[in-house]
Amino acid sequence: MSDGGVSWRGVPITSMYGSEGPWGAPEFPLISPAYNHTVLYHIPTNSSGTGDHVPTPQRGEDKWDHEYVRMPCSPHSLYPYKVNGEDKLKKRWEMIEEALQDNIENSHDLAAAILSYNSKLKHVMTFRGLHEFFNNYLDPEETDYFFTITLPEMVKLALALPHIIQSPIPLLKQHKNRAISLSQQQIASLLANSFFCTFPRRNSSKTDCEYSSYPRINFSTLYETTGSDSTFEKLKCLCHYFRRVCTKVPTGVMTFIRRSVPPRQCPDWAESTKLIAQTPLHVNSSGTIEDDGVGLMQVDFANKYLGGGVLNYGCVQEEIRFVICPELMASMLFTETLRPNEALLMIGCERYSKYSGYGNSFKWAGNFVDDAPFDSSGRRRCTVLAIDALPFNNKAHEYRREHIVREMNKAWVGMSICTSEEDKSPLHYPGVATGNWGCGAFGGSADLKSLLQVMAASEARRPVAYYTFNDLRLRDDLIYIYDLLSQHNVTVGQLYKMIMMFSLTDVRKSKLYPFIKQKLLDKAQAVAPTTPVAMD
Ligand code: AR6
Repeated sequence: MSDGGVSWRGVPITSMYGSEGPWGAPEFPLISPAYNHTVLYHIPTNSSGTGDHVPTPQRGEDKWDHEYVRMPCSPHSLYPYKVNGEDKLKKRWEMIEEALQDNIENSHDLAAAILSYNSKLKHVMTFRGLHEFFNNYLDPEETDYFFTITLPEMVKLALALPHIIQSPIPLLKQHKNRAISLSQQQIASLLANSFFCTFPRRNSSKTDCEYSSYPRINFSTLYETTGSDSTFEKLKCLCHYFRRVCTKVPTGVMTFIRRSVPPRQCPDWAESTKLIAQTPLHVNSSGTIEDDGVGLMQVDFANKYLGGGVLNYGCVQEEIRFVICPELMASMLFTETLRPNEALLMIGCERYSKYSGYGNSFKWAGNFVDDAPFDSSGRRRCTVLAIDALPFNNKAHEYRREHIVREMNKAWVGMSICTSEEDKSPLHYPGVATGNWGCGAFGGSADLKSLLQVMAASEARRPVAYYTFNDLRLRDDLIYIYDLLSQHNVTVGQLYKMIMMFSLTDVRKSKLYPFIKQKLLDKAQAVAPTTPVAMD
């Protein structure tokens, strides 16, 4: 709490849900297999949706091509080796089984196991970060617990992959609207494989390699990262996740939905007649999206390569979210880089860790017990919306028309996911929980980005809860300008035009909100020159 005991302005948070509390808002569409929705587990006919049982896998045939994830356990995954100078091919999964079933008692054994089926990395990887983490950073008892209790279970989980996932995982490719649903157990097995770096063709960063337009998924880069405590704290979060899922298999499921809207189908912003006032806005200077946006669509300030720097030095909003809710990392396995008019919605992740600090001061702060209920499809009612802003290093650049339109389209594509044209209700619930999207590592300006997001949400007809991350000034300025826009019945189209007018000024020297205020005053005076307008 701050500023007189009330940290928020605008409408109360309850206005984000509709008539009831967070769980009264409508659920996202039920999981149902379709040509564009692959479900990797068997949906029981009498599912209560409470997530009581671990779902059984859906059966299908292994695929080894450009449309599907190349699985480490695929019989097609072969690895070259030499016998008496002769080149031969061996099934890679057998090599993995052999290496992981050997005793792994410390970080050196682990590194040797990983290299045994990734021999090309022998001259590239030192595992400095991994050794430093287990031998110097973590408490010796924790390290001991990890290697004697957790790791053997992780090996079982990783090696059970061919039983846990029995049908191919499609890639969520660019320009396609496609969804994947899988169980938390399936995700755990995939992530255990990431930990052991078993995914084929995923270790190279060369631009011409098959997966160059996909994020990293093997943890190898994390094992090289040294000199940064926050990286080690991220590893703590991940080890904690594995400890949790190895102790008790989670029973829920998750859905990943990629949305791609051709630019011509995005709104014509200048013509939008949606009223800003129709979008309920809650602005809070305290709290975070993940702690306080309970039940809302929580924005991930993403990189177009999902997860951003989670597997190396990155430790800001997206990376932190991905390590406290590691199931989000499954997206990195199958989601091609997001295009300007694309977004990814991830429904059903569980949070496993508490944390403190941010960036360099980030710390794992213990176990988190997630009490979000399950929806009718067995997903936790936690929804994360990944949208990647553009990086800027100068304000003039940020105010270029095409960049503003790109950011509005991006936010709108995400926020209007799972809404239908036919639904004429004035607002869609749940609302969106967001904040200074694109304004940290990506250098954008919060006064502009907050308005662009409110405009996109207005067009998508979703209420907005905006967390300013301790910025009291932004909270008060944003609600002030929002109230002004509302009093003047300003539409999204009119506001867009005002922002475009502002972009013609010297944006480095002038300020957006006073400019908008002046325009509104001028307009009011032009309409009723004798009536003074009360403002401030
Ligand atoms: N809740 C609310 N607001 C937050 C939170 C939170 N949990 N965390 C941070 N903020 P940033 P970007 C505020 O830099 O600029 C990653 O590497 C805080 O004011 O994470 O879009 C991605 O992978 C912070 O300064 O997002 C991308 O590569 C601001 O949000 C890149 O960073 C922006 O957070 C995206 O950078």
